[in-house]
Amino acid sequence: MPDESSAYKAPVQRQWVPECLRALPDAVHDRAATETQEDRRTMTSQAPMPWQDRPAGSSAPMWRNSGNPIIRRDLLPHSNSIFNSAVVRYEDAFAGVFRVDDMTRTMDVHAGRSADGLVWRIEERPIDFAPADARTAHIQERFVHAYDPRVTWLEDRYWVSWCNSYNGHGPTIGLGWTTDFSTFTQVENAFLPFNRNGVLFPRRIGDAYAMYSRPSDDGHTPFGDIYYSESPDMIHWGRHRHVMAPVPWTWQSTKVGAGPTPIETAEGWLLLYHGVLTSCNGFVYSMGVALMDLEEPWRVIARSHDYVLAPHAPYEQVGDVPNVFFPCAALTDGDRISVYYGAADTVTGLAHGYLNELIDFARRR
Ligand code: BMA
Repeated sequence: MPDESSAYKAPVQRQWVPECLRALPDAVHDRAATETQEDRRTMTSQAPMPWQDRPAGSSAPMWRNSGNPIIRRDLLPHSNSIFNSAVVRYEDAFAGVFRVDDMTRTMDVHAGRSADGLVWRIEERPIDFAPADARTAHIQERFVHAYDPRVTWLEDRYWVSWCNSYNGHGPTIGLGWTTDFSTFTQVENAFLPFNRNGVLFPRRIGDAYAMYSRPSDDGHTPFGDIYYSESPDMIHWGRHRHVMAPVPWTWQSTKVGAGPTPIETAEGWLLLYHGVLTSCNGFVYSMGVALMDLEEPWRVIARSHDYVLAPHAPYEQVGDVPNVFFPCAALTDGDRISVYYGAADTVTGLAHGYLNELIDFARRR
């Protein structure tokens, strides 16, 4: 009889789950395990999306909400400005992560709730991210500044990506998640400094999580292309691919950066993005639209020749940074789309349109 206790035993093969995903509370884990993604989607908000019809006589590809700016700069007692913010459906209503610059001009991200997507209750205190593991806390400490958040429902939770001034080493892509917009967990930064505009895809591409980002510099960055990266676990990012560059002598000649979470359509991912022109009075930020290949989203199928919306309204032209139209989030309802954008680095606006018209607009010459 062989002595079984001394015989080699192959290690039990377990499916490897990264620390950041394992940290999901048991209740949420159980729910995620028994519900399909579609169940979760249909369980989420049935609240009507904020919407206004196209104004009579307009043929523009998108139009502004007549209540703009929907979030004013001084909504909070200590806020200097509230802009470049992310909104999603949550339960029977809406929730979001908001960029709030306070009166010391510290940039930070705050959670907020709304019944209708128009009137917002934003927390006075910034989000206090709990580190996913002790190493994250030790290595990263709390960021110095956080700004320009995006929020993406991905599999079983809402992921937040933001521009994270990592311990003073310069901007890069911060990542964290929440299931309830009350408690938030931070995982390690996705990339090295300097990088901005990290925007996650709402599903895996092949078997990998995917993100657009825009490598930058430590300042106001007079250049910038969009890149695509993949990760097996939301921690390790690679397979970096170039996506799109600025177009000389146009509204998007200086730099481009992804805006809201890409929207899946039958014809491809619809990507709203910002494009920047350098005028004799500084940068001008406008919004464009592109259609990206569904399975290889680094491939551009079509890209708008003209801007979709540019800073033409007074609250987009006048503010702490003039002439900025900076989209960070979109809600959809069938073919309708409502886009949340930062205006003049000061207030938050809302614009409306139709997906099929935006796809046509991306293809139009
Ligand atoms: C970018 C970012 C944005 C800002 C824009 C215009 O570099 O910092 O937050 O809206 O500049 O100032």
